[in-house]
Amino acid sequence: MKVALVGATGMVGEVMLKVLAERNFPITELLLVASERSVGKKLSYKGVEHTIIGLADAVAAKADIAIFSAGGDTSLEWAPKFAEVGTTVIDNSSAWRMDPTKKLVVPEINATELTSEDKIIANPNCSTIQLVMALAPLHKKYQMKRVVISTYQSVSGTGVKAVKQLENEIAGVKGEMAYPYPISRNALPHCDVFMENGYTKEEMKLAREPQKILDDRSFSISATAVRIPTAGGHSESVNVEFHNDFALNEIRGILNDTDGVTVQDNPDTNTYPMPIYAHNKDEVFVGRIRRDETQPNTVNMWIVSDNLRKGAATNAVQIAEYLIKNQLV
Ligand code: A2P
Ligand code: 11C
Repeated sequence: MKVALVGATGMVGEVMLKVLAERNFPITELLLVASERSVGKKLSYKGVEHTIIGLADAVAAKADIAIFSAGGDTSLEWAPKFAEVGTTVIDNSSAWRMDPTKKLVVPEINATELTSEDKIIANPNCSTIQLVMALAPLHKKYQMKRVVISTYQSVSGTGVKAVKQLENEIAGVKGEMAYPYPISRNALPHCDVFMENGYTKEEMKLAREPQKILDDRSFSISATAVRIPTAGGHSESVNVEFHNDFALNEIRGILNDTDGVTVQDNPDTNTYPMPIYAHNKDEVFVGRIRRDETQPNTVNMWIVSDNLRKGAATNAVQIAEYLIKNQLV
């Protein structure tokens, strides 16, 4: 496969390169693409140096697959140009996710919807991916009615500038601010921009993307997204009301049997998911599974995953692997 990685110099781009190499992705030619600022610089993949090229040259190279992680504006402008020359784009930005003509894919859940006609495929938001990975098998069995979620999101979700802000604050050094307030020793109920309805864009992604991925609008999701001073890994407190009753052990069993999900749940040994243990892993970890004693058919859970891996790079690479395996590119 001739593969273009757009946004290769970014935070997700760096993890993308790691994931492609680890999974021994079948690459015959790799095009590393970034903004004009980076053209000519070098990055190495599997020990071989590659020179960064610009977007126009990458379109002209007619890659089989282009994985984009260069922000929504770049995707909106350039993904159609790649698609026009026959390249299949897997886009990690929010640009195409809610476009009814584009598929929004978590491979374990809905990759079977993909066809060779899909030239721009959207990768969901990181906090959505880990949420639906745990919810999908439970929804299938018990039918969700309503989900209430609060997130605890790491600064790596915002990007390099935010990681630097946290590092500077810990070191006591003055520097550029990614957030309107200090993030060290703080919690900001503010991820992405505010919308007219008073919710943030991140909260609305959490409310809408799962319905599209599960192809079901019969349940509702209410979200509060909070940025906390962790370096990597997003955590989520999730309350799910089902139409049908469940046994807690059955829920644990279903989650344990789900590909890509690992249950870490034993209060006797202080076993529960945490961002430091999810770091660099591809699984979604679920713990603190307990009945909500205030209303019927309702469970509480704690879900943690590495937002740059399953939340971004790994999911995108899994989509590409599915396309190849099923001869859709
Ligand atoms: P560059 O490093 O040249 O700015 P992050 O989200 O970590 O900030 O990374 C964003 C990625 O998207 C980087 O690789 C960045 O390249 C790339 N990028 C940003 N704007 C553009 C653009 N207009 N055209 C191509 N790549 C872009
Ligand atoms: C965050 N979820 O942690 C965001 C990062 O829509 O792809 C990814 C933004 C997106 O702030």
